[in-house]
Amino acid sequence: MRVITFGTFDVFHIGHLHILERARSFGNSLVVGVSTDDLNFSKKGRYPVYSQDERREIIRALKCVDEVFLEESLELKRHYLIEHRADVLVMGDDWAGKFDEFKDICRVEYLPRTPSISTTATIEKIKLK
Ligand code: C2G
Repeated sequence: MRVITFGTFDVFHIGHLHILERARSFGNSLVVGVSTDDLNFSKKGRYPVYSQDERREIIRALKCVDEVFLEESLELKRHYLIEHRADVLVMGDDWAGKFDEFKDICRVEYLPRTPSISTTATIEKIKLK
């Protein structure tokens, strides 16, 4: 079973690790689409702290990850799912319902986010120190 997930994974934290490990447990191979800097700007109105090449390298080094590619557009999701022969798409439940249209080609699972941690909260915490 091939599992796929997507994200920016900026300022990598324990919530990111937990979703990737849980995603991997749905199959025996995990492919991760790492959002490009420009896609993150269009989604969130700011560029990530770490560049797409740095974020991709961090994700690629994880034991639970088998393959990494750059996600350039949200509109290309169906193409990525087909290209990577995904059997299961896993996302955090902040995306609940948003990818149901792909249930015709793969299983779609939304997992609960790890509470009390986010990239934004971490950046704010560092700023206040
Ligand atoms: N996440 C989590 N717990 C947290 C924070 C994040 O489980 N405390 C999960 C999110 O739900 C997401 C993944 O970690 O599934 C990556 O989160 P982000 O880097 O914020 O990704 P995002 O910018 O939402 O990109 O095509 C979809 C997008 O590219 C997803």
